[in-house]
This record gives sequence, C-alpha cells and structure tokens, in this order.
Amino acid sequence: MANLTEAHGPTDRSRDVSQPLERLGPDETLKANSDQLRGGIVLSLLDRITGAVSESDIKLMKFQGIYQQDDRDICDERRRQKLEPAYQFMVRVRLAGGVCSSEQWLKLDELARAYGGETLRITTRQTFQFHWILKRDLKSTIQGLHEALLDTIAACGDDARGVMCSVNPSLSALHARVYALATQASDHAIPRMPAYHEIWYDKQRVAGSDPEEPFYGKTYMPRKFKIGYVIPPTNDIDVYTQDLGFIAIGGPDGLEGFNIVIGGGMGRTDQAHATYPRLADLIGFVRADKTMAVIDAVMSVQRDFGDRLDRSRARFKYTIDDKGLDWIKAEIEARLGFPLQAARPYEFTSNGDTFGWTRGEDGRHHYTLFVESGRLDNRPGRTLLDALREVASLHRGWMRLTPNQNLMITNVAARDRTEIDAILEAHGLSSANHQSGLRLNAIACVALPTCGLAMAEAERYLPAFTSKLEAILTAHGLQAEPITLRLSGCPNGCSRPYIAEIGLTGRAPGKYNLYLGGGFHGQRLNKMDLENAGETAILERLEAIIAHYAEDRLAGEPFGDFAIRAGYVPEVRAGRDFNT
Ligand code: SRM
Ligand code: SF4
Repeated sequence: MANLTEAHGPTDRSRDVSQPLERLGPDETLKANSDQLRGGIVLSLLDRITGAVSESDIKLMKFQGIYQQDDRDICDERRRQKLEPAYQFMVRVRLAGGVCSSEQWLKLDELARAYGGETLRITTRQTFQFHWILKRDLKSTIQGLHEALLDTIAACGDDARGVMCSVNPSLSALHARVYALATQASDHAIPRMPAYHEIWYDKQRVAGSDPEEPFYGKTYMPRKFKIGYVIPPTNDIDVYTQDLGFIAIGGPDGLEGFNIVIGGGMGRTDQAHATYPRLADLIGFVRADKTMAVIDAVMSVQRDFGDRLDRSRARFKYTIDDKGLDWIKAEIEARLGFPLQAARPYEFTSNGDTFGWTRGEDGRHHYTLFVESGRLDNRPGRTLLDALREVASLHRGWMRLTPNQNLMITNVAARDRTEIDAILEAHGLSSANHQSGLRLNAIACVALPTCGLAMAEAERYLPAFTSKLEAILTAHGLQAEPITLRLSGCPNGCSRPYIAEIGLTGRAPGKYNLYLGGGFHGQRLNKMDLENAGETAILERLEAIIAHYAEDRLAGEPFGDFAIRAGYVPEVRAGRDFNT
C-alpha cells in the first residue's frame, strides 16, 4: 500500500501518542513481533502430529485469509473419545466486487471438489469461502487459486477487507466505471505481504529486502476495515454498514463523483453496552479521481487513532464516536489537503437483488439466480454445483456474486440464453427464483457447524424458519411482500441483521434475540423486541404484528416502517442508543 505512505509517512510517526507501543493490547504485540506476519506458520504447516496450527499462527493466518476451525457437530463426541477436535480450515478468497471469470469459476469448483467438501459458500461480502480444508491441503488450495490469478491476502485480519461493489443488473457504463474503481481500491489498499508469497508459493526470502509494510507498519490496522462502492437506487452493499462507503453520483457525462459515508459497522456483544451497531455518517462529496486519496486519508486516521488497547472497541465507528464526527472529518480533510464538497442528493429504494434475465445497455443478457444463504453444493434433485460448472464451461463470460449471497451470470449472448436455461432446468433449478418475497430477501450467516463463534444455527435454520414465516404471511395475503429477514448465529452480525426489518441473532441453541424496525433499504437500525426467545415465541409475536400489518398498513409502507409507526419498537436514531 505504498501510495498511502507517500501521502502520510510511516505509521509510527503519526500514531496517536496516547497509545505508546509498550502499552498496546496482546494482539498488537503479536502483530508487532510476528516478523511481518510470518510467525511460525511454515513450521506449523509442517507439523504432522496435529491437524491444527499454533495459537499465534491461527491469528496471523487470518491476515492471509485463512481461519482455523473445527467441526462443531462432532466436537463433543471427539472429546469423549479423547481425540483432538476435527480441525479444518476456512479459506476466503479476495474478489473485489464479487466478479470472477468462467475460467476462475472452474478452478474454484475443482478445488472445492478436491479439498473443500464439495461445497463453496458465497459470502455476504461477495466472495467465496471454502470450508473443510485440511491443513495438509492448504498449500495446494492456495497454489491452485494462484494458478487462476486469485489469492486470499487480507481477506481477513486487521486490514482493508474485500472491497464491495453494487451488482447492477443492467451493467451500465456507470457501473463499469464504479466497478473499475472498486477493483483499483482493492489493489490500492491491499497490504504488501512478502510473507504470503514465501509461505504459500515457496518464494525465497531475500535478505535485506524486507522492510516493514509501508502503510500498515508492523501493527497493521487496529481492527478490520471495510470499504464498499454503491450505485443508487440500489443499496445492495448496505453502504451504511461499511467503515468507508462511496455512493456513486452520476451526471449527464457519466460518473461525477461520490458521496462519502464513514463509520458503519454491525458487530456488538450481548451484555456489553459499550458495543453497538452503527450506521455510517454522510460527510461530503469528492470527484471520482480523488477516491484513492480519500481511502488513504480515512484509513490513516483510523490507523493512527483507532483503539489499540481494547479490541472490542477498536473499529472505526467507535473512534468516530469517541473523537467526534466533526473532529474526524477535519482530520480527514487535513490529510486530504482540501475540504470535501457538500453531499449531493441521491435516493435508495431497495437493498435486494433483481432476479431472472435482464438485458444490459449493450444488448448483452444477465441472469440472477437465487442461492439460499449462498450455499453452492449438490443435493438430491438440485445439483447446483454441477449446474454452475456446466454453465461456466459453456459461457466464456463473467460471474458476479451479489451482496445478498446470490449469483449473476453476466454478459451472455442471446444465442446462449436457451442453453443456460436448459442447464438450469436439467439440474432442478428452473424454479429456483420462484420464491416468496420474504425468502428472496433473506440472508443467513454460516454459523454452525464451522463458525467458532456461533451460539445458534443460522444458515441451516433459515430454510425451515422462512417456511414457517411464509405460512403466516400467506395466511394474511402477504406472500409476495419483500420483507428483509436477516439471521445471524451470534451478535457479531455477519448477515447485517441490525438493519433488517426482521433480524434474529443467536443467543444459545434454539434461542434468538428478535429485532424489528430496520429500514427496507438499509437506512435505519432496528431495535430489540424479544430477548433470548425460542421459535414459538418469535413466531407468535411476528404473527400478531403481521396480522396488524395486513390490516392497517399504508399504501407501499414497508414492514419495518410499520413496526415503528404502530409502536411495536421505537426508532433508533444513533448506534449509541441501540442498547438503551
Ligand atoms: Fe463475519 C467473524 C463469517 C461478513 C462481522 N465472520 C467472522 C468469522 C470469521 C468467525 C471468527 O472470527 O472465528 C466467521 C466465519 C464463519 C465461517 O465458518 O465461515 C465470519 N462474516 C462471515 C461471512 C462468511 C458470513 C456469511 O455467511 O457470508 C461473511 C464474510 C464476508 C467476506 O467475504 O469478507 C462475514 N462479518 C461479516 C459482516 C457483513 C459485512 O461486512 O458486510 C459483518 C458485519 C459488518 C461489520 O464488520 O461490522 C461481520 N464477523 C463479524 C464480526 C464482528 C466484528 C465487530 O466489529 O465486532 C466478527 C467477530 C470478530 O471480528 O471478532 C466476525
Ligand atoms: Fe459466526 Fe456469528 Fe458471524 Fe454468524 S454472525 S458467521 S455465528 S461470527
């Protein structure tokens, strides 16, 4: 990330003096002493006695997009048998804007079948995750990705994560410009990481040629940092949940620039009231040619002033609330060397996807396929993984992953449409998009059995829960209503549940907090309505509100707005008020 350093100098020179290095938290010390993220990873991978890596290497490998996990479905049984947990790894690909070629798709498919339990997962930030990869297969997986010009650098860790970008079903010229900038932002913000090339590609370490990372230094960011580009009127990337969001403003001559929003984030911890979800604030407008400079300025402010003592409050949203938005904005402008212009008008109308065939400005065709919870696998009667392998073999174009965990097959020639339809039909997918408005707008995080932080089911529970709620909606004539439902297995909020009209976050097996009143296009936080409740209580509560909604809603009134107007939950105006 050399450009940032040119603009702002090395990290230690500008770091907030109130946080001297010797008083930093343990994760900061680990990063600082990790030999630029090498740690003992090479040795950990060679150790055949265990399927795991060392505790410190687990943390360092996150910066390289790799998480150690174990199969939680069988952990009790293995403990009883005095066996070590069934260790395996999650590998997250870096894929700006969720775009990959057919050739890349075929390689991802091949690796998933060889090492990843014959499944791939589309994430809520538009990339692929492999699960179930054994330690001995990690290197082959990463090298296989490299053959397809893909990597996993900074897909996790305290750095700039995968950059999101709207998927516009008509793929306009404006969209092409914005997507190009999102890709540039991803390349710009990615840390220079020689350790990755040495560990995974067997590159020789060159003596004396290894200075610390020019922007991130030894201690990287205080916490993860998320960037996204959105093109109104869709808010598919949920721009207000990004640390730094760019809202594209078009004009008669194409892209004029971006409104800038800062300080979004979902994660919180139950019982820890100092943690809360927060929506990003709009701070102004910049011309399109200034977006990399904005990334430099905003990230360096968080790098230098983010909390490095308490990781639970190390995200940018807390830096903003602690220092004050005006102070942060002034600091950003000082680093930019010019003031931001006044924000331009814009409007969002939804954060969902448009399904089926659409035709773009250039006459090419695009197909959006509903993929429940983003899970790509083969099941009896519905062989999705096989279908997409056939599509990728036929269609030498591009595939796009949406922020709602769905899939777009893009730039299809008119003559190939029939063949793609036939492939989908042959694999049991011809009616995949024929779903209720609720199901088409539902997202669930991975949760059990792989996520180590899950307290309850999410992905595996979503289909059954949705069916039960659908029955209630159908009874009230609301089966087509596009209500947003987000399910997370814990309060971290990986499905962005705190902006959903109906949000559920796991508390314990079978128990969830129920949140209501989020904005239909991601513009408002919701509010807790039931705490630690089981399915029966949740469905009873929702049935009562849905019946009232069917009777008394105003024309076009979204369910979340109704929940507030009818007094079921109060409106939350600021993240700080979320827990009160
Ligand atoms: Fe997430 C941690 C999965 C998007 C907030 N997230 C995790 C881990 C890595 C668990 C862990 O730390 O051990 C999960 C791995 C589960 C597994 O088995 O795969 C995990 N997060 C995911 C994914 C795969 C959910 C999904 O089903 O798609 C998403 C991957 C995105 C990607 O491609 O990069 C994912 N996570 C998000 C989002 C949504 C977003 O960014 O748009 C959020 C909320 C936004 C935010 O960051 O505030 C999110 N994940 C978290 C947090 C809470 C962070 C916080 O500030 O408190 C954690 C826990 C942590 O970092 O300590 C977490
Ligand atoms: Fe895991 Fe919690 Fe994220 Fe779900 S929300 S993937 S349970 S960390």
